[in-house]
Amino acid sequence: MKKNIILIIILAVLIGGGYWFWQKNENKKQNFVSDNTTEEERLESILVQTEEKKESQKVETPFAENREENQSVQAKTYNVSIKNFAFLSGNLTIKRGDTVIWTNFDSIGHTATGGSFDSKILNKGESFSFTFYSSGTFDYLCSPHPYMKGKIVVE
Ligand SMILES: [Cu+2]
Repeated sequence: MKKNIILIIILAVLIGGGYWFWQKNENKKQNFVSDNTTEEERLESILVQTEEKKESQKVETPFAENREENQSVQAKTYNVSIKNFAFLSGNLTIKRGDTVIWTNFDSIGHTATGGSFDSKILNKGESFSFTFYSSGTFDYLCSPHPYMKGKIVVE
């Protein structure tokens, strides 16, 4: 009886060890097969892996990239000329983040003065730039000549 039990244990150890050894060899064979691939194939698979990595990195930061793109695509600059006591293209409809640049072409000084911005006196050839970050309607005028009027609508 005892003999039988010992025999069974020995058999079990042998079978288990054999299985483990076989598994090890199988792994080796698989490694050998992949080692057997040509240099070209290996480079190709590395390329594919790096491309996949790049793709996954792209997916990780879509919002940041989109934000940058949107800002550069959407933000615009508008030019308003001050000529002959008038704002030319002085009435504009723009988007938040857009910038308006007023330039005085008259020999006499003018301003572009609204509720939230004031260029102060612009002499001939001088410019004033203002970026509108909040939406609303911004009426403005020239302080020395209040009949000179303009309006910026920010959507
Ligand atoms: Cu003026």
